[in-house]
Amino acid sequence: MLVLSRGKKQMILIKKCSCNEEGKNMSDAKAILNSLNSKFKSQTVKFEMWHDAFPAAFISNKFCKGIVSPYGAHIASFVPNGQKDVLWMSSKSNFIEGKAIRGGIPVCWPWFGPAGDPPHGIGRIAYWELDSVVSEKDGSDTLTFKLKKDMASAIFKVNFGASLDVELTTENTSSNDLVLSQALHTYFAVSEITKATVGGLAGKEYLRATDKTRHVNSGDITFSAETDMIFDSSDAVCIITDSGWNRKIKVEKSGSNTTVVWNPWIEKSKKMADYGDEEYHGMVCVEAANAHKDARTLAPGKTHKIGTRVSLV
Ligand code: TA6
Repeated sequence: MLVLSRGKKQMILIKKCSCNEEGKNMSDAKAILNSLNSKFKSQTVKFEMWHDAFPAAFISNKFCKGIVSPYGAHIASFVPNGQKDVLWMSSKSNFIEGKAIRGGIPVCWPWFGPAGDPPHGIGRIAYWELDSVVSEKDGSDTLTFKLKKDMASAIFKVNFGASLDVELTTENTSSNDLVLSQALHTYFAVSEITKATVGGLAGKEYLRATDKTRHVNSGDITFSAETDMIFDSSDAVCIITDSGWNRKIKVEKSGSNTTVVWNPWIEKSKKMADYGDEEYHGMVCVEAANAHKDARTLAPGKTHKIGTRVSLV
């Protein structure tokens, strides 16, 4: 169910866009796009179908191009002018309602990993309400999405500018404590994983998820096998150094004491239907999270904000 609104008076409930069927559903899709464009289109933001499955905002401004869909509040692309896409997307990803999208920035909410069912929560497979599109004075564009579930409500805000700024604020709307775990599960594109390193986590303790053992990281992270590291780190500013494309991606975060670094390598890649067997060569995840012992307990009415900022340096 896709909900559009600009303020409370213009709530429009529109059937979900199951555009993989013929005829009527495509006309539904066109109706959705017409509504989105009539309410939110600007010089730099327009709405089109994405992979013939979901409506999405296509941003093109003086800083970058980008894509974000109300489905999952899913950021799919961030291309600073003159650069390759900073975000990675699997060529095998599903684009089907109810399934996660393999790439971009999945919103793992309101739980991380196996802390609930489905794994990594419902945020990434739900339609979020598009609340506003703002063309900022500096020429960047900010889109805000909202999601309300029985125990919590979430506001997801993304700014497409010189950097990609993402904020996810959760409010406990229930009358009981809410245990919140989450991640902005960012997939970064690299030239070749063996030519990429992740710096900024030296001396930090981490859980190695592959065997549940704890270690202290000595220096820059390099990749030669399945890597699934859950760091206890509140202040990490990570730098992904890619010698193949001669670029550095800076990953900042806020409201998070967990940083996750993940590459599935070959055997796990083969087990994922929505991930090409050899695609592990071209990506690495560096995620701002509240996971495991960093899960947050929110009393009724309380909020927590997590954020990540991605930029090329
Ligand atoms: O964030 C790393 C991780 O938790 C890995 O353990 C792996 O499961 C990855 O997320 C992908 O999870 P997904 O549910 O998207 O296949």
